[in-house]
Amino acid sequence: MTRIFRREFGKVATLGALCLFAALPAQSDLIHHWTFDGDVNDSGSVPYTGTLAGAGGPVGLPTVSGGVLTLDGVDDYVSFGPTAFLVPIAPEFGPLSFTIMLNAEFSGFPGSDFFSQGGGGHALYMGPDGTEMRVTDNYHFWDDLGKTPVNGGGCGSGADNCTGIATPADGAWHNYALTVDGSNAAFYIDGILQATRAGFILSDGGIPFVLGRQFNSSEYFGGSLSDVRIYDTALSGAEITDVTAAPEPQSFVLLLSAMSGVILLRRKLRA
Ligand SMILES: [Ca+2]
Repeated sequence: MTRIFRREFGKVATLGALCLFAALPAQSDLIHHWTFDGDVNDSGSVPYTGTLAGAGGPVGLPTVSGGVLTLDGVDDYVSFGPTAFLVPIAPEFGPLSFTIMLNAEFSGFPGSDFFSQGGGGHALYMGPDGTEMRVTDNYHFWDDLGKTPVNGGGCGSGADNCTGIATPADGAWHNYALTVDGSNAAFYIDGILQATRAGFILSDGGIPFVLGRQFNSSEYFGGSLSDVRIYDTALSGAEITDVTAAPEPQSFVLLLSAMSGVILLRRKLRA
């Protein structure tokens, strides 16, 4: 009985690891990936290292440590230079396909942005704005899934803070992901589809990508970001779920170590 258990456990562990790899999107599609392991280096397939900015405010520059970028909400952001159009939006108002996803932690309901690219009416950005999440200026996600805008005070149809997507208010880490496939967009929190939108178009407006604020040097994000990813393809809902569920690298090393131990044990017992 014990031998059968050992054999079957080994099979399940191996199968689990294979499934983990099979379900994740292709690594080559991950064009930018900031893991914040003590720096703002980019481990994606098209690396683009950032520069910390915002020496003022209560705590000086942003801090980067242990996989977390922490921003003061006053003047902190990460610059990638004047020509860094890192989300593949091209040509202007043309077709596009990408995914941008990240983990964020913040308190309260700040009007702020995790990142932005572009300016004016067709800019791309994402962040909390009061009790509702925003994604871009002009494309209002609540339409397509029957969301009802809940922000009060002049929040009419078409206002950009009227998405009907509730801002997580528990101060905990959550994953936020936007996928755009042609002109169809979908927005997820923690791998759960929040809303979709057809006829989604963007323009970079000549204003580059930044982390931690909006395009017009306002709406600075106060909180923490981790595991920021940009894919040059629209991930499926299942892929979003798998990426958010995948273990962190450290955990994965532990899993592999444990599996190696199981395999060695099996060999030893067979010997
Ligand atoms: Ca600062």
